Amino acid sequence: MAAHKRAFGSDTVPTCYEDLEQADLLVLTGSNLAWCHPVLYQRVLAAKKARPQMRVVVIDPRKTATCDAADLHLQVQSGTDSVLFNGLLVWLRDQHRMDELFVRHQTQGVEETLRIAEWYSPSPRAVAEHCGVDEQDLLTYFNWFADTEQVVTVFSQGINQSTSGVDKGNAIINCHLFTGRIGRPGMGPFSITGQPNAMGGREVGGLANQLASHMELDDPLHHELVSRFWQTAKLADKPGLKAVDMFRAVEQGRIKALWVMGTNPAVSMPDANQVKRALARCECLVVSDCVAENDTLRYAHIKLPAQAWGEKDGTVTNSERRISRQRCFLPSPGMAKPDWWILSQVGARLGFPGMDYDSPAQIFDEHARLSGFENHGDRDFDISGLIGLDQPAYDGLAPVQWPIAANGQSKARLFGNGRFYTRSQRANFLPVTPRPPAIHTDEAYPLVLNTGRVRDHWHTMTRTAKSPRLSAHDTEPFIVVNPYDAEALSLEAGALAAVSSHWGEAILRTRVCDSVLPGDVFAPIHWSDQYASAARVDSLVNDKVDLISGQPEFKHTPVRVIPYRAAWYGFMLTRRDIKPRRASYWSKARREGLWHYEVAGEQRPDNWAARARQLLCSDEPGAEWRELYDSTQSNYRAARLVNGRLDAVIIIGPTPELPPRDWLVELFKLDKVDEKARSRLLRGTPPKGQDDAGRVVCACFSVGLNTIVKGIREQRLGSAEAIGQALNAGTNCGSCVPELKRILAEFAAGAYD
Ligand SMILES: Nc1nc2c(c(=O)[nH]1)N[C@H]1C(S)=C(S)[C@@H](COP(=O)(O)OP(=O)(O)OC[C@H]3O[C@@H](n4cnc5c(=O)[nH]c(N)nc54)[C@H](O)[C@@H]3O)O[C@H]1N2
Ligand SMILES: Nc1nc2c(c(=O)[nH]1)N[C@H]1C(S)=C(S)[C@@H](COP(=O)(O)OP(=O)(O)OC[C@H]3O[C@@H](n4cnc5c(=O)[nH]c(N)nc54)[C@H](O)[C@@H]3O)O[C@H]1N2
Ligand SMILES: [Mo]
Repeated sequence: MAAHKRAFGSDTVPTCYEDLEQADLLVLTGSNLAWCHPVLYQRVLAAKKARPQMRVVVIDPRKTATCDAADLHLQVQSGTDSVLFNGLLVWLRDQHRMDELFVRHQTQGVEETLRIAEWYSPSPRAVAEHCGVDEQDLLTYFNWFADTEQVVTVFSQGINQSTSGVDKGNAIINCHLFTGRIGRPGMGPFSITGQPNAMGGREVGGLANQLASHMELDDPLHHELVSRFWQTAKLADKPGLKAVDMFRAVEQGRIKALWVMGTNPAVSMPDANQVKRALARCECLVVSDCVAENDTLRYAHIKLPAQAWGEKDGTVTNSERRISRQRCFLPSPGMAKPDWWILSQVGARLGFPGMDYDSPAQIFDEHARLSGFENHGDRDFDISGLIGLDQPAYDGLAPVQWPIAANGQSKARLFGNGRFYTRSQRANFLPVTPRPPAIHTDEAYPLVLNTGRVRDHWHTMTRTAKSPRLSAHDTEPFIVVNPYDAEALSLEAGALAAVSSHWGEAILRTRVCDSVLPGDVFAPIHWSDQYASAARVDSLVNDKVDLISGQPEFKHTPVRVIPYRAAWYGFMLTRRDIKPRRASYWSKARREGLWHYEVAGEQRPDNWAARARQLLCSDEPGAEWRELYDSTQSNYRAARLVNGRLDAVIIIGPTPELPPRDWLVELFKLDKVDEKARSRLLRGTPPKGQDDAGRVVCACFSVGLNTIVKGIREQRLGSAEAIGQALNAGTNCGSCVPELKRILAEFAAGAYD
């Protein structure tokens, strides 16, 4: 114990090498770092400022907020990355950039890999054509890569979520092996994980084909070793089903009982309607979650309340293999229990010995012992230096990077000695035969649907949708369409669009923007049936997967997009959580003190005034209505006030062009709406002399678009920094800085004249 304390006391945390900051060339491919890893992105920006020689290249079919930091953006055609990286490999060979010594002594398979790569990517011109990028831009990237020793290539879901995701990862790694740029400061291929504890999940064997401690189920040595450690003859000897296959088996009745824990597959799995069918058919569905309702819990026979982050205790591992203690700082609500406790209780009652753990520290100790069990340096995951921590030592554990050998020595960098965790200890070049995405566009489904994340929501929104601040940036599910396609398909900005694929349908608000290429559309993944009538984007997504990883092709599904024409459109702001059942389209967002609904319907009610009262009203003394309507029932506007305080606003019109919402949302904060404001209520715009802050841009300080534009105009704020100084916007998390710069550019181009 004393030895451990010496090595890891908080003042002697091992040096962190910070490769991302030390890189002279940072390549971000299939990663929207600015929005998905904002803390890291801010570190990159700071490094770039401190070291102007540092270059950033973004490879993405979309122009994202991350491109704001890019010296070069390669806006590739969706799914072409293997051709691109094969092309880089061939070009590096042609420019004699191979690290001879490293490749000869520390790797194997280079000849075959080059041969295949050359077949598909013979020249920069052929690659540029295939990927749809300018040849000069491509050569710029190739030259920078060749001439820069310290290169980190970061890849994320734009690479992985593909039927050839494993190939794409290998194509990237091949380029780093070829130049020997791995295992040294400021360089390496880097698959950045998404979930805060994605690495930890792997360490404990959380995949269908893994054993704990990074051991392989189909490796007889590993199987024997884990069996012996756990003293069992019953260790599974076949991999389980991966997620997509598993839900197929559930639908077919081959799996009858399912336990879903900490995931919301009715929203997040591809072909999500199939997943719903499976959940509905499942004979015994157990769901452990920390919220009372989500789309998956709807089907549960047994609900187990789980403690959430902040309520429980344990460890998590981040992308740089750093294990950190996660400490409980909130009381446990209701009957909620930690997931580990629920699991161990069920395990013990099923009669498995050794599962009746008392504490996370006890589980961690077993985890550490397995990692060190007969590990003579041949298995990468080794935390035997953390065996035997007593409760105080576990509680006081400072963040530490694995591996941590028995002598307490931690290793911040792997592969520095040129040895790899393969039988030969050499790194394998793997030949990559590029394959296009599984499903091609055709006449019926001519556009490619790309999906991903927005800045302020997390996955299926079970937690972020509760926050008015986080809900203010994107208040509605949407689809981004290139201006060229919008014109050809009569899709108007701000109108609704019906999106369909071979798998399902959705109705989404149209945004017209050249951030996507012609032929591509983009929709965020977050909205569930809890927050919109038809915006589960995964109901559209195809069910094809990578044969090795099982990863779905989330970023490429052929779709059709047509205008969705309703008889009426509207929005409602109300303090009550209501069910707009008669609307054929609705979405809802939490705002401060109210719910914000966007609605549209195919059938016009006979009497809007009566309908509004049904929806928004409970009989209350002191309630007062202000209304405006026409006899055709095409236009209806009403505000309900209770004792002078705004209670609800409903605005209905025959087209999607409706008054702004933001000033009205602000009025809900007032205890009394004065007569001046009242007279403007039904217009949605403030009386003269008062400001409408506009759509929220900076969520941290709630700074609206109109406030920013006014600042630019009147205070002559000429840069994102100046806006920050004057209005605070962008000075906390920094995630809105790319948007501030865009607003500045739009202002300069006369967009706000
Ligand atoms: N705000 C927020 N942050 C998050 C999350 C969240 O829900 N919200 N989730 C977390 C999780 S679990 C994850 S996994 C990460 C994901 O983080 P990222 O992978 O960075 O995010 P995505 O938006 O899924 O996709 C990344 C980019 O891949 C691009 N892309 C699509 N197709 C291709 C292609 O063929 N080639 C290339 N080169 N690029 C392509 C998309 O246009 C997109 O901009 O984010 C984490 N961070
Ligand atoms: N089209 C498309 N689909 C995608 C993606 C994409 O890019 N495009 N990305 C994919 C990726 S990378 C990811 S990671 C997934 C994410 O998909 P999911 O994992 O399904 O999404 P979450 O909303 O994070 O679901 C987590 C659930 O666990 C609950 N929860 C939170 N904390 C706890 C806890 O401590 N214990 C328990 N028991 N429950 C808890 C939450 O309330 C929520 O219901 O989506 C995938 N789906
Ligand atoms: Mo993820």
